[in-house]
Formats: sequence, C-alpha cells, structure tokens
Amino acid sequence: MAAPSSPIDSEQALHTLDRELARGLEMVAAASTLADVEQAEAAILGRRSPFSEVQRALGDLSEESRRRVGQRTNEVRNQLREALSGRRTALEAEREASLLEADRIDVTLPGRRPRSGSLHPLTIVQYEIVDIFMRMGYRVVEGPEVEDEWHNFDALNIPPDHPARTLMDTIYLDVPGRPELLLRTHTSPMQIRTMEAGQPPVYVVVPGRVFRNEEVTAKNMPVFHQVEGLAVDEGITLADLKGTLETFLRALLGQDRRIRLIPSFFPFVEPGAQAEVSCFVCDGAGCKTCAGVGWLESGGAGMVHPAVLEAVGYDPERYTGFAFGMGYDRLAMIRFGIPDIRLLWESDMRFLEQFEGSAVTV
Ligand code: YSA
Repeated sequence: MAAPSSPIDSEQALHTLDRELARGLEMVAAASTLADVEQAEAAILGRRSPFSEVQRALGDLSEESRRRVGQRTNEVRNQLREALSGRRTALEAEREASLLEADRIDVTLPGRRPRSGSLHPLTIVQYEIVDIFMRMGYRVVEGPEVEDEWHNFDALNIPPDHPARTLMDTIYLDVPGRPELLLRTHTSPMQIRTMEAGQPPVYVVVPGRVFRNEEVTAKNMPVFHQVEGLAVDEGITLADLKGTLETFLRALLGQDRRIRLIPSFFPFVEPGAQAEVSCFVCDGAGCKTCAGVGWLESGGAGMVHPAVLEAVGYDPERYTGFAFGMGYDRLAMIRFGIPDIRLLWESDMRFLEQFEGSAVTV
C-alpha cells in the first residue's frame, strides 16, 4: 500500500521534482544491465517514489500552483522516461552485439571438406565402353541376370549335351517347377532377346554381371562383367568386326594398341575368334604381364552363326552379323594396370582412393 500523501507546498514539490530528476538521471546512467534499468524505473517513477507522491499531492494545491507543478511534473516524467528508454535501447544493442560476437563463425578458415565418393574403376570402364559404342551408333540395353536355358544355351546353338555347357560351370536356381532357370553365364543370351524383340538392322551393346561356379584366382571371379556386342545388317563382314573391335579397344586402352583375332570356337559363331590386344607394357615383345606372349586376351567374338539367325526368325541368306563378348573386369585390369582381379572386389579404400578423380575420358 502506498503511504498516504502528506500535504506539501508548491516550492517543496518543485524542489522534490528537481531532486528526483537528478537522482533518476544518475541511476539511469549507472544502470549496466536491463534489470538495473527496471529497478531504476521502479525507484524513480514507481507508486512509492517521491515523484508519485508529488503527483498524488497535486490535487491539494491551489489552481495556480497545480498548473505550475503539474507542468513541471510532466516535463520531469518525460525526461526520465526518455532517459530510461535510451538506456534500455543502448543496453539491448550491447546485448545483441555480444550475442552476435559469441555466435561468430570464422568463415575465413578453410572449411572441413566432406569426403565425397568416387566411381569404382569397374564403373569408370563400363561408362567408357558404353560411351564409345554410343558414339559408334549402338544402342545400350540391359538384360535379366536370371535366365532360362533356352536363351542362355539352346538358342545360341548350344544343345544340352554340348561340352560348352559344362565348360561354363552353370549355377542353376532352386525354383520349384522352374528347373530351366539359371544365373546367366554370359551376356550372349541378350543377343537372342534383342533379335526376338525386333528386325534388323540391329546394333546393340549389353553390359552386365555374369555368374559361373568358378574358383577365385588372380584372373577369375565367380561373378564378373561382360559387355556383349551385336550387329546384324545386310552385308556385314568379318572386316567390320575387326574394325569395330580395333576402334573400341584403341579408344579404351590407347591409340597405339594393336588388335588380333585368333581362331577360337563358340557354337553360336562361325567363324569364331578370340580377340587379343597388344600388351600395354611391352607392346607385343613379351613380358611378365602378358606371360611372354605379347598379347592380352580380351574376349570372344565371331560372325553370328546362321543357326542362331534362324532360331530368332531372321533370314540368314539376307542378313549377316557379328557379335562379341568382352570381360571388362579384365579390361579394367589392363586399362589401369591392376595386377589382381580380387582388388576390384575387396572395397579396400587404399586401392579405391587411387581412382578418385579418374576422369571418364573418351
Ligand atoms: C563369343 C562370341 C560371341 O559372338 C559373343 C560372345 C562371346 C563370348 C562368350 N559368350 C563368352 O562368354 N566367352 S568366354 O567364356 O571366353 O568369356 C569372355 C570373356 O569373359 C573372357 O575373354 C574373359 O575376359 C572374361 N572372363 C571369363 N571368365 C571369367 C572372365 N573374367 C573374370 N572372371 C572369370 N571367371
């Protein structure tokens, strides 16, 4: 409760107002926190302050005195409020500045770089292969990894008792009622699927994973990658096959590489060939990398067998074609000088880091 105001005269009142103004301005100037300002306001203008007492006593003064003292009261109140508000603004600005200072981030320091991934060497080689063939006008398609015997073998002129079936140690799937399902042993079944899907001219490449029940060695994996190529048109010859493989392997492995086709057998081509590329280390002279022969094997190839063309309803009298299947894990080994195929599968960062920034250049 406020103390009852005692009657005062106007001189006394004016004196109190001057004193309170001086005291108030001093308190405001000394306030170093916002809480100090609140306290000062309560002390100078609060209900129990001498200033408020003068205000309450105004009614007891004569009219003339009330006018004079009332006017002075207003002036003093305004001055004090102005001082309080100025101090508050200044302290708030100070607080804001110190908060900003505390939150300051030094952007002049080099930032911590998040580690970004990079392409796996196999992916780099796959992209390069696809790019080379696309520039030669080939279409890129992908096929199923789970195949049936018809596409993987029969349609490719490999009958059930043919030794080629046992040569490619096949992994059959255990699906009830579907004994014909297997993991494709090569990408060649996509030759059949592509030809079944449309008429010549056909120019496609098919990159993808293949599976064989094989032992792991420095050059062999049970899961590896092939890229199949198929061109069927009128008037295609063995020279087209050689020229295409030469263009491709030189673009991938270097323009000074030489290519040779040595006779080989695949039931779905006639004639069949093994495509070899001159050793990138000794350029054909013979060294450790190529086991002294001067050449590195890169895949199988040949002219599409007329029986295969017939199996998909193409007229072998009108159309001829070539096909090839390259193992690109081994192409990646040649491309980057990787001595052991297992390195491609081990996810060893020390190995993979060497390919960071390897541009996909063709
Ligand atoms: C042949 C004639 C054609 O007209 C079309 C395609 C072919 C290739 C045939 N389909 C095939 O698979 N032949 S192959 O068994 O000799 O494999 C081709 C390539 O795959 C090999 O030259 C080799 O580079 C790679 N390869 C084979 N087994 C591998 C392997 N790479 C890694 N690990 C294995 N286990």
